[in-house]
Amino acid sequence: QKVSVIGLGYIGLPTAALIARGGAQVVGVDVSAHVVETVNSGRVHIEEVDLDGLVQGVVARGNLRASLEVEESDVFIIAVPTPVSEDRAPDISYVLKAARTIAPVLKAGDTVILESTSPVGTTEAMRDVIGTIRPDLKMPGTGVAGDIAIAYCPERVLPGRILVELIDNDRCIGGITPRCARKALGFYRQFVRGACITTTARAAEMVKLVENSFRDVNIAFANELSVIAENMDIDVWEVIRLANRHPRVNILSPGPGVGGHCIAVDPWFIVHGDPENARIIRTAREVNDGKTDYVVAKASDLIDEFGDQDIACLGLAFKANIDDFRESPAVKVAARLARRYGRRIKLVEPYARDLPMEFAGTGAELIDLDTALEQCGVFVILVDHDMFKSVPVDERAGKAVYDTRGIWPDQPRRVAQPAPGRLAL
Ligand code: SAJ
Repeated sequence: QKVSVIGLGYIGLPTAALIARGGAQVVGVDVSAHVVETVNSGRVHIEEVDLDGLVQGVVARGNLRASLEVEESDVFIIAVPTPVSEDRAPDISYVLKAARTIAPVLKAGDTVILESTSPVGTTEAMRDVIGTIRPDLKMPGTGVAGDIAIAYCPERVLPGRILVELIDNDRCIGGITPRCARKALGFYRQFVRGACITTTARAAEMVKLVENSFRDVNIAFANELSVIAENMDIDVWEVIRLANRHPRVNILSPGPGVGGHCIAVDPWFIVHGDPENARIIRTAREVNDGKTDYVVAKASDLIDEFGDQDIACLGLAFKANIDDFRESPAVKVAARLARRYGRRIKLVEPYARDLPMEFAGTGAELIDLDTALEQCGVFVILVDHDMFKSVPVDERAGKAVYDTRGIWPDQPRRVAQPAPGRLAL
């Protein structure tokens, strides 16, 4: 069996490597010469737990190679980006381009599977693109039995656990027709240990969008609550902890906003598909994005209250214990503070080797946690890395803290001293 994976990014490369480990001949196709060269030399261009060793092994054994060109295969997996444009519309141009690229090499009996997060209807659109280029092949779902199978099977893996979750997670496999679904099912069963459940392509497209929207809406609930509680001078973390003792309540954690490449993007695909009815989903997006602005304002108030002390921003990653800084609300908050307070801003991020480009020219610098605890009087906590949680209370006594993640619940509140000559009311 020969498998082509189109797009060697965060999903494509681990998927290609896993299938290759199972013994198939896998060709990874990418538009970037750098990516192709890197993979062919047995190395990786992305950070993911255990991926480097796996790629090195399968490339050395000859089961995986990368190429700029597509070639004949039995199965094609498309894992290319589907970003949102400025006006929040989904951009499926990379998917359609991939469909145009593989169309000339398709033959009867092949299976084409789309894995990219996509608005409902994309798999059918892909089929139509292929059908236009290859009128000699019968397309599935057009009233005749198709010569090829076309299916949608979303990835659901969590960054940092991709290789484990690719195997263990349940998969939802949507065929353009039931026959297409069965064909794709046979393929996934070879390397997935989780349950593989078949449905239609349109339902499977929606399932993926719904999963991430569900999480976004629930995080928005927690973020909204955190603002309301702060206004009422109540500890939101305590409220959530106590409310979650109810057997049917499970509130998620507030933070400085929602980051990553999926949860802050995918809900817009649903909103764009039905703007009139997707009201909670749109509002949740606005609440989560608004939380970032709110944190900048609140942190600025605290900084201004404490005069000219240095400020430590703890964490830049988009979530705890990972080294991914793209689409990170922590970077957004810290960069805005750095533009305002310049070299007084000190960034503490154990997972960063260099400062992200957002900080260029601001004067902000990276320092380690111990130096921050010695030098800085104000702390803005943006990421709940384990390393930050374990700072003992006596080492942070006397610091003014704005804690967006609730990791220092026992921090004594510090009240600013009135400036000389001014009366405290
Ligand atoms: N976050 C909070 N509070 C919480 C949970 C998360 O503020 O209680 C924030 C995080 O700090 C982060 C963002 O949300 O900024 C997203 O983090 P995440 O851990 O919820 O999700 P991702 O983006 O790493 O991965 C998600 C997962 N989707 C779901 O859990 C429904 C993953 O399974 C998907 O495969 C992935 O999106 C994707 O590729 O779509």
